[in-house]
Amino acid sequence: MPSRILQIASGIKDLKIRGAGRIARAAVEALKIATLEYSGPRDLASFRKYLASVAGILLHTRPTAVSLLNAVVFVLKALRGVNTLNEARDSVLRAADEFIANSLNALSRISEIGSKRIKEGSIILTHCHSSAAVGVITRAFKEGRVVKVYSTETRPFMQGRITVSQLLKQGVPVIQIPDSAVRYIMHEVDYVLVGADTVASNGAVVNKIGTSQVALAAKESRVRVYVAAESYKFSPLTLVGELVKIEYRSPEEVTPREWIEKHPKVKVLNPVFDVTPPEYIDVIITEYGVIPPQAAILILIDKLGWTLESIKYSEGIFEDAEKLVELM
Ligand code: RUB
Repeated sequence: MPSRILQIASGIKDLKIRGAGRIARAAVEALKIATLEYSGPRDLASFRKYLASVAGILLHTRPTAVSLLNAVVFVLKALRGVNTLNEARDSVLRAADEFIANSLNALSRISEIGSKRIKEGSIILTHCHSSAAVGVITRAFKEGRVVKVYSTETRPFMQGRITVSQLLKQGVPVIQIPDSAVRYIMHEVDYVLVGADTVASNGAVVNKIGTSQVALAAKESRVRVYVAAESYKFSPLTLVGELVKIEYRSPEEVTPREWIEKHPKVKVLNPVFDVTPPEYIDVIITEYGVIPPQAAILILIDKLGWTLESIKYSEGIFEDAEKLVELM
């Protein structure tokens, strides 16, 4: 297997490549490399098997962001109806390029659409680092609508620092706050704006741990909560009632190893995502327009074309990418 593929997979695992959108595009890039550099037997069945093994490695990197699964499925669907190895390679490469182009277009549409939803003179609070949210904020700032941004640190991994540096580069006045200061500062805020790793069919949003607390504080202060999410963040699996798996990472990201070793009886937990129920979200900004969270199911059915029948691959998908390829 080309080392670039393994590098991408470990980059996703170690958070060098992070954020649901980037993860999806990186996975697609890895499938593209696998296709371009395929040097196995010259028959279609062997190529499919090889691509399935690469998909398997990618799907096992991080469990929560459905963007990863949706991206891999989008590319693997290109194997449907092909008869030769050459046809398969061309088709996979076309699908990979299409996914990446669609994803970047979606981000730019979301910033355009989302910016219009921010009124002049606004103060925005954001959590973690989301390219989709940063895109909306930057555009709204350039259109003269944003006067200040509060960005949480986002413990333990401090993704908020990425948000701060990206916004500062664009000239946006941004103030970093500890996550625990969110409720204290909320009375100043006009909008909470965050990204999403997964949007469930009932409109619940899975995003960086702490998002649900931020939304709770916003609701208490009657501050609007906006979520910026490309359509490939919507999970078809939730249409058949599957729960979104929450990733737990190493306790050492939260507490230094020496401290943990000195206190062997203490258990340290590091859940890295949480679920914000639809009642705490005002709108989701997608490339198709602004929707109430309750309309998430329409994105899955009307825009992405999922039906209950077509979600036949859902069972055991993360365990068995080969099965996924077979179904394509
Ligand atoms: C990142 C995170 C982001 C979403 C959306 O978590 O929760 O808010 O992925 O990001 P992590 P984007 O750092 O653990 O990957 O809008 O860039 O897709």
